[in-house]
Amino acid sequence: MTKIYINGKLFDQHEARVSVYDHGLLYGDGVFEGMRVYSGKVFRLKEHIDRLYESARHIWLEIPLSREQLMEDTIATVKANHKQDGYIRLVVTRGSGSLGLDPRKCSDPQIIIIVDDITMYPPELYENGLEIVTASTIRNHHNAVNPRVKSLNYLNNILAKIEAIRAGCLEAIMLNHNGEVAECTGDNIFLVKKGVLRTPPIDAGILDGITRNAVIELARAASIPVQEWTLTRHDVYAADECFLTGTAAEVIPVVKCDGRTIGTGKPGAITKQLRERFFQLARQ
Ligand code: PXG
Repeated sequence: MTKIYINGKLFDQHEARVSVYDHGLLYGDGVFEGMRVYSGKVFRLKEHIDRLYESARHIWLEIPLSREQLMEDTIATVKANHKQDGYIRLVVTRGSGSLGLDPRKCSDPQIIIIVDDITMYPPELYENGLEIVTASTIRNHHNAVNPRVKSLNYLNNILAKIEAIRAGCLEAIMLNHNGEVAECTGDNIFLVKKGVLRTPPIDAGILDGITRNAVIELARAASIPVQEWTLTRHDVYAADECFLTGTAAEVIPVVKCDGRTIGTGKPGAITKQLRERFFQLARQ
């Protein structure tokens, strides 16, 4: 039975409850993190916790625990669930209040930790590569809900995900308000062109992905040049290789976009190398 952490206590999965008046449910008012456990260890826990507190700061949400305590509680919840490899969803809601947007009516933020499994894509796609499309739904403008905030309101991404599914794909590229490539609905995007690794900069309006940062570090350590560069759809179509990164997706090759074959139509050598190095890093 999965044990769910809520505000310092563990509950059986079927006993774990939040109020229907919680503004996390009513308005998507809250923040979250998705992390992975590899070989019993939480990958980049501190980075995830730091990003959670930054997201919370941005939305004026005070998390009633120190970062150190939340890290300890996260590790304890993984242990209570005897998970060696799995997925952690850490959610902080604004808490229950009255109807109406006013967050001052909410006094009990709910800190929830779920430790479970996640499978984003079927295993064969990691071998053969994914086909993606460009969504017509653009990424939120950075002066609306800034994409750097990992908020509980994911409708922007869900609308693009539905477009992908309706097009017979599992993932979609989201452009920013300038028509530049931003990211996918739940992953960051990388291209390889003439041996150079390119990914959109944070100011393209993207989530500052923790897997993205790990892959950039791994590439630099392997002497692969990396550029945070403005990318357009043309760059995707004309790339030698393409892959996506994310906590849930890990490193997954992309071989087709908007019906165009990318490179040879097979996962590329640099993609495969970085995927292997990523797992070495995660499991070390
Ligand atoms: N962009 C977006 C919009 C994301 O939501 C990433 C990039 C990758 O970031 P990280 O830090 O994970 O490398 C994400 C992360 C899920 C799920 O349940 C989604 C994410 C992470 C974990 C689970 O669909 N997205």
